[in-house]
Amino acid sequence: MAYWKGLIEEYRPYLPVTDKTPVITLKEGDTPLLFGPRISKKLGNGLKLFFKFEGLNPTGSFKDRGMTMAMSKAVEAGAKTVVCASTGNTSASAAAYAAHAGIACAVFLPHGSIALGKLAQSMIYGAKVLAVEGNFDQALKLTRELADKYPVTMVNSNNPFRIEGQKTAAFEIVDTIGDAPEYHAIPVGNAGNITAYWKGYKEYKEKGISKSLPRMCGFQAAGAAPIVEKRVVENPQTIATAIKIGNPFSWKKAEAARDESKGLIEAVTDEEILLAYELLASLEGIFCEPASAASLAGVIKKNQKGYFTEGERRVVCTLTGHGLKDPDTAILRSSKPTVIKPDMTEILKALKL
Ligand code: AN7
Repeated sequence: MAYWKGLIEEYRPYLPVTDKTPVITLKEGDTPLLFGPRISKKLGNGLKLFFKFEGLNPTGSFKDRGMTMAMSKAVEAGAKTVVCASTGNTSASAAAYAAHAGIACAVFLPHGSIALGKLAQSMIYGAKVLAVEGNFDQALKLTRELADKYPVTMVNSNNPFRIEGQKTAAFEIVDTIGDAPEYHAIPVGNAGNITAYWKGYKEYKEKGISKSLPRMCGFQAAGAAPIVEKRVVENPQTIATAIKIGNPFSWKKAEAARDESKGLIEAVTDEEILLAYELLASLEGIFCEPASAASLAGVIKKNQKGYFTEGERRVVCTLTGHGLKDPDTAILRSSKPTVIKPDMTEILKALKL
């Protein structure tokens, strides 16, 4: 039986690797593209919603796609230590792939702004975890200064190999549905992923594998929406901590993806994000982290305004990370368990049977 070899082997001709590149892989990629029948019906308007569930990657987020490339190229170049700043998922992925490669890893996290599961991951994979008393943007700046002056390799999305790995998610979508969808919705934080998807879609079209390109629809959290507001946000705020970023690294490239694809980048509120997050879990059985639900939140909002009008309307939403990353938010937004005595009458009463 053919089995998935990890995205570098599966998409080797499209990636900057050679026979000499040591492939560091945890068999990332090959994530499911799930049709959402109940949410599609709820939205009406003939929309067909698909969810690219990136939470099923080895460390539970899309970051593994970029990290297999960044780590393989770092090891090829002889790196002994990798570093990154992170809102939690990049650090979890870097720590895991560094462990798998047998090299050292240090991660810089905004103190107090990291979802519990992500913090646990960086710790158990054995990275040196530095909790910076500041926000992500400050941590990123420090990481860049460090990497400029000292012999460490930075694996944030300024590392071009990250984008190369992440573009394979667009390949998988086309390989699954036979062409690009009409629309692609995606959360935007540091803006690497929207950049990567757009690159992937364009490359497949240039090679003649797909016939069309999607409109790229990026969504930022309203309290952390620098691209929408066209200004650096000094003190970003949102419950979606993964995208709590005020000065995205790939700002210009995200704008280019938006403009070339005739798409949009807009903001969604925390309340809209949480509503979409709950709908995905309760209507489709898909548990993603809050930031991931920004894609669906944006689609719901734009649909209400009549945005999806032309021809067939397949919308792919990238769900960037797994819900278990952030158990605190899930518990906060759910009704509490009903505590009962070990007694059948209490069970019947609780279930109204
Ligand atoms: C779940 O881990 O920036 O626009 O340091 O974890 O490519 O930054 C995470 C970003 C969306 C935004 N969804 O992607 C980090 C980090 C989840 C994320 C994004 C992130 P980009």
